[in-house]
Parts: sequence; C-alpha cells; structure tokens
Amino acid sequence: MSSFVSAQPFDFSFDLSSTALLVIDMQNDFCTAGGFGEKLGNDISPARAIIPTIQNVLQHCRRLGITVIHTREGHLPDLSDCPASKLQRSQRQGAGIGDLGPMGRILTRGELGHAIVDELQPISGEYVIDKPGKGAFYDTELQTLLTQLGIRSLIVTGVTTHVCVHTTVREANDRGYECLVLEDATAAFDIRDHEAAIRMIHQQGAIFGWVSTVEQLLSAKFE
Ligand code: TIU
Repeated sequence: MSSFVSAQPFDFSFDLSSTALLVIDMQNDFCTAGGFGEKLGNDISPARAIIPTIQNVLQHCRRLGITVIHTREGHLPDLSDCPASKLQRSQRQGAGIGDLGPMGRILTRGELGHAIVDELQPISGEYVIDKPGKGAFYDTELQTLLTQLGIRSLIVTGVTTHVCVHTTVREANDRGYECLVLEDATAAFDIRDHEAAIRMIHQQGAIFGWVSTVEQLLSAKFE
C-alpha cells in the first residue's frame, strides 16, 4: 500500500512493506545522566525529551506492521573495534570509552549505559544493530538486513540529529534508500545543531532526505 506524508521539501511517498523505522541510539549512554553524552559535556535533556515522542511513533509503526530497527553505538569490551583516534578524543573530553562510569563502562557493549532506555525496549520481531561508528552502515549487517527484507525507505528517529542520525541518513542516501527524518523525534544536545542538521537534510530539493513532523507521519494518506 502506498502512503504519502506531507514533508519538506515535498511529499514523501513510501510503501509500508518496503519501509523500516530506524530508532537510532536511544541508549542510556545518550539519554541518561552519567552516560557518554553527558560526560562529553552536554545537556542530555533534549535526548530524554523525545522518548515519549518516539514511543508514539513506535506504537504507530508497530500497528501498521512496519519493520522496526533499533541501533546502539558501542564497542566490544576489548575495544578492538574502537579506533585509537576516537578513544583518544573521548579521553581528552573526560568521557573515555571503556572507562568505568555510573552505568558501567562507557560506550561499551553489554553495559547498562549501552542498553536502550526502558521506555523504548525492542519487542519480539524487531531488530537491533550494534554499530561501532556514528553511521549505522559502517561495519554492521544493516545493509544485508535491509536487502533481505526488501526495504527501500527509512523513517528515521533518535539521537543525535547532527551526528549519528546525519551520518546514517547520508550513508543510506548514498546506498539508494529514501529517508524521512522526523524532526520532533530526533534531537541534538544543542538546538542550534539540531536545526542546522534538519535544514541540511531537505535543502536543495531533498539533497539527502525529507523532513516531517510526527503529526505529519500520523496523518499520512494511503492509496
Ligand atoms: N556526541 C554526539 O552528539 N553523538 C554521538 O556521539 N553519537 C550519536 O549521535 N549517537
């Protein structure tokens, strides 16, 4: 069934069966005090604020039967998948990857900080992609999964708009996927980064994606 969402810069059309909802990095490390995001020097409240909004989107997509894919940024316990450059900059910023924090080792797989927040826990039948980088395609099985599922369009939510959301949408666009970013279901720690990132996506005639609100998605027309 084809669907049309009113979006910037023009309507986004997609087919339910070939669309996936991406929920990017809604983990304690970015959304909870003491995690990687806060230790980097950020106010994490914008990330927490979108949790109920994403719950709403998840509920809607689950009802429609849309494929749901969650991602988590984090590294293997031995940090063998963490480039030295990333490790050094995290340490310099007081958020050393692998160091012990209030929720276990920072940005490390298996730790509480790495877990998706309680409110957005995946349910049976949903996918979780663990990624060592900012983009969800780099060094992950996401491309293979999307090919197997016949996915062509992505509805994108999560954090942070200018870092992991942007990198993932850019990677997806280059691979031929059409991406709709929900501006009120994504967040950056600083509103200026969020607003600039959102504008960059849809300018130049949807140069690498479309942007709509959750309300616009919920009002999508089906044909
Ligand atoms: N620091 C920051 O804005 N973001 C990240 O490090 N990762 C994600 O965006 N998930």
